[in-house]
Amino acid sequence: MQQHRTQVVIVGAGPAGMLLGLLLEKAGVDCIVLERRSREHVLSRIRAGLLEPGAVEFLRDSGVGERMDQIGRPRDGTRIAWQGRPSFMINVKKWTGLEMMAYGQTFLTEDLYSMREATGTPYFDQITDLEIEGIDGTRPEVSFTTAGHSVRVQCDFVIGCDGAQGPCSQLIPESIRQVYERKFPFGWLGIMVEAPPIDDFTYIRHETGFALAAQRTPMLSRYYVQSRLDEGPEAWSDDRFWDTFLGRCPPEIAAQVTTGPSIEKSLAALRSRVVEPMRWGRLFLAGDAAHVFPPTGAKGLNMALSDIQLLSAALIAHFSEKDDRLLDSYSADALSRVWAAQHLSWRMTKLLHIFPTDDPYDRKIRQAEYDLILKSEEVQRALAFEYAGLPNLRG
Ligand code: RFL
Ligand code: PHB
Repeated sequence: MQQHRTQVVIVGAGPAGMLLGLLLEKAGVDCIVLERRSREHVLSRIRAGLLEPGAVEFLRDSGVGERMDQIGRPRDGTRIAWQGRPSFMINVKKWTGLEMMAYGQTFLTEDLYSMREATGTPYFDQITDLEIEGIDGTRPEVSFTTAGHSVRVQCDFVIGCDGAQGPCSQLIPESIRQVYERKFPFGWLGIMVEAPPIDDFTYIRHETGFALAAQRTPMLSRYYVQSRLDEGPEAWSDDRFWDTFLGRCPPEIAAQVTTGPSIEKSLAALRSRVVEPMRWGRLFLAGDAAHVFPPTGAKGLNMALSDIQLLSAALIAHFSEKDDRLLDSYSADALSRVWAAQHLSWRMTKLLHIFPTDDPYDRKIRQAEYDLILKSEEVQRALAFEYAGLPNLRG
């Protein structure tokens, strides 16, 4: 059995865990990152694509913005195309003066992995038999198996960046832990296509369901359609996907779309979930480990980065200045941002999708909500601020 001593053990090497590891190393805080899957698996996951202005600035300040600024695509905002109504732009640029950025999570994860190789943050992948003890005391211990041998690490803090399926949130005793959850009765079937995308990220509302035109690079497009949860990607031939997608687009959008064979296809169930508190003893949760958003507001990755912004500052203040004020307020500070983002994601999901239980009244109410957005500059401005996740909403 190998024995180690470090200051922070980070469980999970997705964007949240990798970025935290990098920032702590830079500040001279010792840490170890643990990942259950292989590097190849983590780097092959296709997920988010749209970063908020605050996330873009934080990545630049963290020294991770170089490739994002080269190949990312600054965007004014995101369009909504509504069957039978004029389309509308959630115009972040106009109302806030700031831009969103189209930059795939896959690229960001690659950037973080290559920076880890450069800085040498200790990292173990394909770990098994993870056990975490003593988070309610002063010296937590984390043990695991890697490449056939057992390792035991003593540390000051354990950070759960282990995503929506990870074990860390369950270390909070049941009597303390509150889980708030909403499952939506549909998913998004997504495809990646090597073809030029349409100009704007566009959310599409049609009587047969939601669709989204997204983008990664000038030659890589991502498209989604609202789909049933009981049909996996194998039930979706490319022809069926394109018939469904184009059938939901207004003609002027359909005319812009370059179709092509998919190079990836996956189904994501839509749900909302928040675990409270985000700190228990010497355990802190960040990213999807603490909260999941339906993707309609593009909040998941952005909120994971927002947690890391708070938590990295709090841990650095603890180790370098012996100041625990930010650690003590971390859970409350992060949760106030999280619930604001949950509210936006829940509203956008309800506005733009067709629910199996919808009746004509529901449809009229949704149309009234969209008409209010079209008519009122006050509502447009508020929506742009919420979509951009600006600090004034994150008190
Ligand atoms: P991740 O990326 O899930 O990483 C968690 C890592 O922890 C590992 N792990 C363990 N490691 C060690 N031991 C264990 N026992 C472990 N258990 C788990 C896992 O293998 C994994 O590597 O969480 P993180 O870092 O918090 O990052 C969160 C984001 O990945 C997520 O919020 C976004 O992808 C959500 N999301 C979007 N977010 C946005 O901000 N903008 C978007 O446009 C956007 N689009 C999306 C999305 C998510 C989607 N899916 C697939 C649900 C679109 C989709 C379709
Ligand atoms: C994406 O680019 O995959 C994407 C963009 C916006 C969303 C969700 C996903 O709301």
